[in-house]
Amino acid sequence: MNYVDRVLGELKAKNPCEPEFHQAATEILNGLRPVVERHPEYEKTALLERFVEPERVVMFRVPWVDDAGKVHVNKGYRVQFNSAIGPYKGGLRFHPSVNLSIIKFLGLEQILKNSLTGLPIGGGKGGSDFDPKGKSDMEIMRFCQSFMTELFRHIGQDTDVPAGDIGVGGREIGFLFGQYKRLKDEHVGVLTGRGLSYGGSLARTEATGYGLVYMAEEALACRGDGFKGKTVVISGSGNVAIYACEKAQSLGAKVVAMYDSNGYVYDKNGIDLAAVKQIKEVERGRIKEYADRVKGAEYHEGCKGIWNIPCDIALPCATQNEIDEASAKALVKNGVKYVGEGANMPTTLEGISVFRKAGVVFLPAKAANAGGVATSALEMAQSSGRLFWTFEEVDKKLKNIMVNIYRNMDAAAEEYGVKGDYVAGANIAGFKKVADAMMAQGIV
Ligand code: NDP
Ligand code: 2IT
Repeated sequence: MNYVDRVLGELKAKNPCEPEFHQAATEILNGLRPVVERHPEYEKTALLERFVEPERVVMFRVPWVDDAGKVHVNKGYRVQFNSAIGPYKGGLRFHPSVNLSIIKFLGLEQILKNSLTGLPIGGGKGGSDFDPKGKSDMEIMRFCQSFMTELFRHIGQDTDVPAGDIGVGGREIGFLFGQYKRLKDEHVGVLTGRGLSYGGSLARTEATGYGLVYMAEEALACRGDGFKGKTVVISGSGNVAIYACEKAQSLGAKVVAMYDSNGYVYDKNGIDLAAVKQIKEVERGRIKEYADRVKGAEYHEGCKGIWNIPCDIALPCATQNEIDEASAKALVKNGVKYVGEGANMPTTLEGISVFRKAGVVFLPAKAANAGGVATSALEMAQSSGRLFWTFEEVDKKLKNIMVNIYRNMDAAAEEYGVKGDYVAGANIAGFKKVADAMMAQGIV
């Protein structure tokens, strides 16, 4: 049996009941086949076996008290996956679906994503099955304080630097940072996505969505095309979706639909982003309210229907496996030309295969959404230097990084005989640096 198949088989046997982890590993290792064939030393040093096994997994209890005095217990996780090229780096997700499989898939993806940024950051991910929806600010604060009361002993500015992800934004990072500082008596860059008044970076809030559109803009430009006049569908209405919409609109695209986990809005006139921001960022409400406020907009219960809306460009920006085979087929049938993944692993393996066969330009998550973590690394650099860059400086660096990632994955795909296959190209380009660093550091 060849090396990749053996490692995948062992991974599934050793980690049963972790379907998302299996899915991410399958996508990555399949993409790495041509690299592994050229490097027999990888098998001799069990490089892939080491690569798919986290360096450390921390799981802990998070007890907290709600406003009515009732005690709750949630699960807390931090997977410190790979530190070959830098301190562990990756977000924290608070969502009721969170389990070890989801955190491990996110952590594995993060290793290669972080490598692609070209900046010195390793891969990690964490979170909790806590559901922030409907909780008061004080409940969120008590939960974050309890979470950090365990996590603080495992992280540090040169060890592991968490940030946000689903359910963790500026408010949560503030509470987490406050508790870390109180426990360690250190005002350091141990978390990114911090507020601007206590060490955060300008443009971090916008970075993932803007970065996604910068990469798509480059992919379009390389084909003599642009965003102007294009119809775009964006799933989600959180941090990534909102800023992807903002940048796409600023380039002249018409964004016609967005969603949250209850349903989607279709606005044939183009989404009124100020209304979305008001509902989502200010009021923490539901996207349904958009249709009550904006004339001509329709609300539809359920999420799947969004992919039946004809568009030129689809930007899934909510969660894993939102585009399955049937949704991919519907998009292709309606003429989609570009898909850029703002979320992590939003397309199933079957969905990717539909896009590949149809010749859709497919920008995979670990490349397309790397702008967030790249700007987190820029925040770390500013913290270490005890200085701040302007919005324009950070934004310019972000754009450069996204264009470079696009070029590197494009070149890697071509070099390894899979031209235009950016799933393979991103995996290969990200893996090479991690593999070199792991080989240089011995069997660790
Ligand atoms: P937010 O919490 O700000 O927003 C998440 C959005 O996705 C909300 O609209 C939410 O709807 C929706 N959503 C979440 N879970 C589901 C679900 N199971 N079904 C349908 N809709 C769902 O998160 P972000 O915008 O930060 O993250 C979105 C995606 O982008 C995630 O995959 C994340 O891993 C990825 N990402 C985020 C980065 C960042 O910097 N924040 C960087 C790189 C990737 P509702 O409010 O109803 O839950
Ligand atoms: O998936 C991701 O890259 C993130 N949630 C951002 C991680 C970070 O450390 O900024």
